[in-house]
Amino acid sequence: MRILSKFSNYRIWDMTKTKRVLSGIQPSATPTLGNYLGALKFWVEDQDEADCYYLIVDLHAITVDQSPEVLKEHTLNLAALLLAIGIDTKRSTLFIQSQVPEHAQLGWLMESTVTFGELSRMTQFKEKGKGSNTTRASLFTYPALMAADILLYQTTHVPVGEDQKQHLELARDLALRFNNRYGDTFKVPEPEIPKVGARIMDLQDPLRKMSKSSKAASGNIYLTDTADSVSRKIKRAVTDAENKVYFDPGNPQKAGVNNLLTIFGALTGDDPRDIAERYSGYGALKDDLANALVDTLNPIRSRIVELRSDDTSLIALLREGSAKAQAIASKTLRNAKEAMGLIS
Ligand code: ATP
Ligand code: LTN
Repeated sequence: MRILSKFSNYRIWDMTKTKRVLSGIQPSATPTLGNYLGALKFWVEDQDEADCYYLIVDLHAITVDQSPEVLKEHTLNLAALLLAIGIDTKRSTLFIQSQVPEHAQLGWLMESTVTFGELSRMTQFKEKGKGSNTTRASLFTYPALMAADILLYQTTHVPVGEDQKQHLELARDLALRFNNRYGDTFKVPEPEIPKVGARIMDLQDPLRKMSKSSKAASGNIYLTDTADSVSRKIKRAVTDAENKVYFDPGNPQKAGVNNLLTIFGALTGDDPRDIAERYSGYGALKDDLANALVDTLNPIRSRIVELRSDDTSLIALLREGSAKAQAIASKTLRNAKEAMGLIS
């Protein structure tokens, strides 16, 4: 894993790269292993071959209640974490969504492109909103803002976990609809969803997605967990009484073991089936998996502490990223407004 030297400056975009990657993560809590294996690991890898835009989507986070102080803290911790896992601002643009007002502005144009029926079909809204009258309106229109995030940068590829597939399909539909109605304005983005690791499950309830804002911390591995905590959580991870290691995706009886094998496979690049063949019981599988996780996570924790020791530089780096992003976003927004007949 490539670790960034402290607070390097941004470099001008490499014009030879035709692949443009964009993705976002909410500063809603400390990121989990699910976030890493489903998306963040690919954010780092994509930097080798693409022009990358990575944003901390604070406007998306406030679609549910956030304490202002905690939100600030989570935003800075998340920025430090992204740098610590290897996001390199010499090769990528790392920024805060709310610092680039074009996101909210194109978000409104996207709300004027998407239909009520389309937003009503989004499964994440149905799960998170739970039909309550106190659900925020922005949670409903959330996918329109996500489409704006993507389309502002003429993105070609979006690395995300499986839970975002439906939102991404909607972003593609909106780009096509807008282009057909108002003339060619946006690139139509492709999803990049990993074959292994697209949906990491909760260690205590392996039928539920591991989620950073879940209250049940014992089912989550946070990227900042200590070695002891990682080992304890893996040891206590729910399995089954069979004590036979094999990979059987889709079988709810084996959901716990499938999840451990998936985590191991996504982490090492090995096929979960091949990993299963190396073990005759759950104990050794868990021990080796815990060691592999600790090796990956240990350097990240200490790097975050180092980066958070100088918030002034960290904030300056994010502002620099936001300015660079805005230079691109403002052009797309102007084109979209003009295409719609809004005088700019
Ligand atoms: P929250 O619990 O606050 O909704 P989250 O854990 O679902 O957060 P997001 O910030 O919504 O995380 O997502 C960041 C990225 O991580 C997205 O690309 C998402 O698809 C991916 N991701 C989230 N959870 C998982 C998971 N369990 N397995 C694989 N990928 C995941
Ligand atoms: N909706 C996503 C976060 C997100 C995103 C984006 C991902 C906001 N804007 C643009 C990819 C591209 C989520 O909840 N994980």
